[in-house]
Amino acid sequence: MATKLDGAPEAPDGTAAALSKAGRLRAALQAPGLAFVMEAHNGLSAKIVEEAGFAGIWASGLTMSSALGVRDNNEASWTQVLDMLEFMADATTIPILVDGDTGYGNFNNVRRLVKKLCQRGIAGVCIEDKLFPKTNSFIGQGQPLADIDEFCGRIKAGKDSQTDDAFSLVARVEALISGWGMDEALKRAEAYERAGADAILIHSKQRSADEILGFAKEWAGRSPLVIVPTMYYATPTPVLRDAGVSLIIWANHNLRAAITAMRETSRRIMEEQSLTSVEGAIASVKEVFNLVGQGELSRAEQRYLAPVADGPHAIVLAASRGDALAPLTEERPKCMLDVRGQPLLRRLISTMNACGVRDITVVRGYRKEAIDLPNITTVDNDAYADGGEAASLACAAERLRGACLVSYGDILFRNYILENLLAADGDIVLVVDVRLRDGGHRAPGRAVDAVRCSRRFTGSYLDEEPVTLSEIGGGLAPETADGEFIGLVKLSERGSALVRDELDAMRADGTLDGSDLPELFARLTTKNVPIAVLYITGHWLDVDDAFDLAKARNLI
Ligand code: SPV
Ligand code: MG
Repeated sequence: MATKLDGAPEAPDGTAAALSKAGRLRAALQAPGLAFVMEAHNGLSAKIVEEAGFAGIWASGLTMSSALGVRDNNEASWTQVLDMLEFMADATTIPILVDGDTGYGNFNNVRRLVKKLCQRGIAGVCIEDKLFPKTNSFIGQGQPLADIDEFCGRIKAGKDSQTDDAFSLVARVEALISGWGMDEALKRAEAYERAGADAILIHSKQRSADEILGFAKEWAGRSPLVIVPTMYYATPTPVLRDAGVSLIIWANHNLRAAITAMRETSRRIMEEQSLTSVEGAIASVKEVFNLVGQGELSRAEQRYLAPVADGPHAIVLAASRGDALAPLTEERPKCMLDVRGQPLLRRLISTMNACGVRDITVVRGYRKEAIDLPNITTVDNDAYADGGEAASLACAAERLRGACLVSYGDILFRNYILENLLAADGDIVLVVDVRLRDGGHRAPGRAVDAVRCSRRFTGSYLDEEPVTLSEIGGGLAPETADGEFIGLVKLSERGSALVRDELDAMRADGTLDGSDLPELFARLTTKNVPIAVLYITGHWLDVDDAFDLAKARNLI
């Protein structure tokens, strides 16, 4: 209906009042001049018809059946067609004229069909004067026609059942197709018009438009005339316009185009066992998303969905070689040493994944190419030999945003420790093992990140009094400490910002390269930034030397 329905819909009297879909189809049928409806057979093709600029859709019986893989012989039930129409109507804003075949039975079936079509927002239906079950008009040599009076009963029943006044019923005359001749065609058209049909569809399977033009001449505009020039496609459209045709149905060309395109694509992929030659020749996945309105859903999500807090992500510091483990670390950093069939780092990442932490950034340095694990982001600290953990963390400063875990790359711990940490309150929360206090789990003389806290572990996990960090590292004697920082810390959005600022300050005062994580937290403590402590009692290990590695291999 491009000519008559383009732009703002107009009422038949020419006013710019907005019309319903049914109103627009009716206006197109009744207005002088020629309009067009284009075939669609599902929601997607209906959208494509609207996108092309057509102001109306022909929901073709042939192509809807074919799209379902069945014949145009009423093999698809009328309710299956109705479901398809609902998708098409929901997907578009332009009127749909439905091919209602014979009306699926007698007057009673037409009544129910028309009611249901009105409920689904369909603008009009075309019913043909044949018998249920029908066969496509281009098959065979003329099919039995309905009795004229019986078909007029179907038309009247349909018109009496419409719940939308503007709904259109088009009566399709098959007399020419079935070889009954022009007089019979005109007799039927007159009877159908008197019975209340809003328009007459005169169908022909001739290669020339002669009989259609002959009919149009005799009909002389008694009511709107609709045609389907599938067979006489070579007739120039102006000829049909001049004949007084109101509506042309381009009846099946989207389905036929799709068949050609799908065959060619399947053939090529089958033959070439590759997608390279078809990509670029077919619609992109993005176009598919656009066609079905994915953007609208994203906007609706923003409006209606409660914002979901992003889960924490993690930064794993894995730049150091692990000198004490030479020569095992000749080829790879210690985080990639095998612990019972898997690199240490892979085990650490699995624990994080199991606790819902999936976005993991690993800071690499020594033998960085050996850190080739899947599903991680990497950041490189190429000056790893000159700096400590603070410098490595600073390399990942861009990732120090929002809720964030920071972990040494050479530790392993039970899942529950991370689960408890994720649930703990505080902008900066350090995990501290209290066993150091009782003699510790380490050989004497080994370096530990000793800490002193606001109070000691009471031995009860039911104790919910908060504990904060008072002192860390800096030569704190293990005997006087309350525990040992295990190398795992959680930061809130604010905590991340505080750490970022402190790293900047360390860079500015020249202490960044020489500092480890305890020094970073010691600086924050002296500035009275509260740092919370989560006490644990074992169930973790770190790998500093061959003794630790053997222990890890035994424990896993
Ligand atoms: C259809 O598109 O299903 C039609 C038109 O009814 S035709 O195939 O020409 O009969
Ligand atoms: Mg049909």
